[in-house]
Amino acid sequence: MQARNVRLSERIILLALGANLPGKDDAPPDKTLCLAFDLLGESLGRLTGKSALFRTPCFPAGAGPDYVNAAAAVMSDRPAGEILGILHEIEAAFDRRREQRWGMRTLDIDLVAAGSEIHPDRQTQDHWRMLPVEAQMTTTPDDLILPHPRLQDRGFVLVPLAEVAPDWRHPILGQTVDEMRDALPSEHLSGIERLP
Ligand code: PH2
Ligand code: MG
Ligand code: MG
Repeated sequence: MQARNVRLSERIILLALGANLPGKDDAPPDKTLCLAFDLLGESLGRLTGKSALFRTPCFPAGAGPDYVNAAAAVMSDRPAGEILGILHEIEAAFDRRREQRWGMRTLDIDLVAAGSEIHPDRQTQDHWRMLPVEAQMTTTPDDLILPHPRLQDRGFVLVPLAEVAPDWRHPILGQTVDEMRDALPSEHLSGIERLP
């Protein structure tokens, strides 16, 4: 018989954090991300990785102030949909309002991957991952798509993520985080600065 405390489906959960507006009580983005790290550990399970904070140019360029970005790794056996709900609760606690696509934000926590799970299925993930850039700007999926369909394109996600899960492998592309980061055109990495 299995011991009660064996966690059968525990796997690594990769999270990307970002902020570019003062948050609760006017806290600057770096302070908000530090508080969010603490809350993540309390509400999701074992926080096993926490990256440094990085200042990153806003994407798309000129759409708002620079961001502070970071990444976290958590070990959890919760279903991905449940984790997403908890992330939304944490965002709401930091006064996040969901208004504009790619708009400015007090705190954004994106679920980037849950182990090697593909959600909702391979074909749908392929569709969103290969969506032309014009369509990316105007359409948002209703379902949770994992791995995050833009993961492989974003320096502000891959650079912090390489500090917590350099060897995690994309279940469809077959590349590790380090390999995806190294494959980015240099302009996707320029201006990303590790904060002291
Ligand atoms: N998030 C966005 C849109 N643009 N740019 C940077 N540098 N960092 C982000 O986290 C980010 C962004 C939407 O979530
Ligand atoms: Mg988000
Ligand atoms: Mg985001």
